Amino acid sequence: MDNTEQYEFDRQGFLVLKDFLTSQEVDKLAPVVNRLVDHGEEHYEQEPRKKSKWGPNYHVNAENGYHVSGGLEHGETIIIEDFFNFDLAFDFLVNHPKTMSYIAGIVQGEIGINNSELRVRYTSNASGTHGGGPTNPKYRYAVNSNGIDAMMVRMIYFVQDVDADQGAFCVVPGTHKTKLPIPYTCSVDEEPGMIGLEVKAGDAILFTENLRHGGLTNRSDQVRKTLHVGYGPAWMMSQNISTMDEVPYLKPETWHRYDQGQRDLFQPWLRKELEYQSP
Ligand SMILES: O=C(O)CCC(=O)C(=O)O
Repeated sequence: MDNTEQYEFDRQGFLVLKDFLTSQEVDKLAPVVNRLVDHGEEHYEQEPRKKSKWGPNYHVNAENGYHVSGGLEHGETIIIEDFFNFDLAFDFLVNHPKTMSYIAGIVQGEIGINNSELRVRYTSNASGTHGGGPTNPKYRYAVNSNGIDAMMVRMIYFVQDVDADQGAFCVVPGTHKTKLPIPYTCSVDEEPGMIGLEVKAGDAILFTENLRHGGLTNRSDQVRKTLHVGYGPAWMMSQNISTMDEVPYLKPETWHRYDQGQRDLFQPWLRKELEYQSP
């Protein structure tokens, strides 16, 4: 992350990173994303289930190591959390050098992965607006004498083009800095200052969770599929909705196939637990 990117991230609260993934990386991710979507669509209503402390009810797919909730109808979405466990094709996203060079520029101290989700957004679905202004201290954004000190940031990876009508991820630039409560209660598409970020396959978007953001209504026939990975200080517990503030969910077999650099990105309690479990 260079000085200009750091300045722009601080000024706006996000960066659109063009051609962030190589075409080989996109080609590796796209089929496994589709396979996981198919699997999640087949299983999302099944037992066993877990109710998140934030409300939604998830199917726990222990065999493939993911949680899924939502619906497949017009206007709905399914969110598949803990996708790292599903297939080793996702392994290269853990301790991905290019990603880590950006995260190290905005999160101070030891870094951890606290969130991983595949979002699947069907026609007419919108992601409600959240963030901006005074926020949960867990998601605060600050700058100190060492530079940017963000508590929770996310990288979104795109394996398909997404234009404004295809459910673009959207932001109100600069709102991570406001000290005032957000006065708007309108839909994400109508909120003053909201802009849709159009991207191509291989692009990525990095943002602070303190920024006001959401997803514009998907007015197309394309199902929007995006991979989201959350980072923060290593001590932070899971920020996946299914396992909110619990030890993150990583299967022993996933852990055991990682190298040391990858293992070091997971919560210290989880690391201790998994060291003693056989794959
Ligand atoms: O991509 C979207 O539609 C919304 C994503 C979002 O809210 C998030 O990643 O925090």
